[in-house]
Amino acid sequence: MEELRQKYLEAIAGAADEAALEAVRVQALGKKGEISLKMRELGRMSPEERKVAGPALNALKNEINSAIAARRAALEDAALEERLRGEWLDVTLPGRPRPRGTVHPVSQVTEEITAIFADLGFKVAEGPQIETDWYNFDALNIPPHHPARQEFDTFYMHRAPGDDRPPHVLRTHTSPVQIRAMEKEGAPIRVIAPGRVYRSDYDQTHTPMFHQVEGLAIDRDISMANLKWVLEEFFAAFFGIDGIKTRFRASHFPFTEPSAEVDIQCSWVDGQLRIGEGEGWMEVLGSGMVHPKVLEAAGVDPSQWQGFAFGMGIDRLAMLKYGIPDLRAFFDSDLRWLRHYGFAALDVPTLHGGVSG
Ligand code: 2NM
Repeated sequence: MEELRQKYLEAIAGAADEAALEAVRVQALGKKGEISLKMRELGRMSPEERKVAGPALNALKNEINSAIAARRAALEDAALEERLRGEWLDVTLPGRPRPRGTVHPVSQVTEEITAIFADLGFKVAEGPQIETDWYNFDALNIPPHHPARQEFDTFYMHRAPGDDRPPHVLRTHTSPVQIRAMEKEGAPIRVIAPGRVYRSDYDQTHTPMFHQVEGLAIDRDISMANLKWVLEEFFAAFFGIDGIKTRFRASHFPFTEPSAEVDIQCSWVDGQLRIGEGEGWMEVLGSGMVHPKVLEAAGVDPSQWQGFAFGMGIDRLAMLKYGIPDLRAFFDSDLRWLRHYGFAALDVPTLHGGVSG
């Protein structure tokens, strides 16, 4: 009995890991373990022998179980110590430097515009960039073969050979978004639709993809006077100039009647453009009262409702506000340009933030 005791206590003390310890346990106390077999022999002993051997074997079994439990706990402690030694972190170390992107001027200006119009009660609407020619043209009072269709330099999608339906187009303006918004929500409505638009045109001042924001306000009694106030309010907030003057010139668009092109006051001093002062004028947008046929196409009753719409180029507004000279560089993805003209991610446009740059 003492030999067994010595043998197993040594084996337990020498077990280097959980698996070795379990092997010792099975060898001693498993179904066919040495001590288990001895216990089975108790039945064949005389009562006197059993009286001595039984408690002794039981005590040995308990001692070995306790030794195994103690060794297991010691191994677990050692393993934990080992992990703590290997896995420590110095949380006071400075962070690893990571490349940081910037917010594109078009994104920045889109958010500035959105914040200003949100304050004036306009929601943002979005829609598909690939449009049916009905939404892009017909609904806007530009029927097939209308000469205005040529002026948009439209990109047409392919149709399968033999499919005679009119092809889809890359939207040439965000007006189809306004049509969809009126169809969905009806009148009264106040929305702006910022987004990408496409025209097949490329030179110093035109790129085949550019950005537009269009606005729409429909109610029972909306007039050109409301349009003028909204636009002056917008330009004052956008350029940070109180009392900026606008000039409305009669114009023509198929989707508005009457129509006006709008200029803002500006001057040139030493070859530098100054907005909001002087005797000069710069064209910045097109606008007008939404044509009754357009309201009708969008499911709004023109005998009950009327309102204004306008459209302007976001890219050009960004160039004017932040003094960026070349439109084409906007879409070159040149990291040097993006770092120079881009905005910090946390430079979030707000109405109280004022104008910088
Ligand atoms: C412009 C000029 C004038 C315009 C019209 C509409 C709609 F869908 F409501 F009829 N949205 N935007 C509009 C009017 C756009 O851009 C130069």
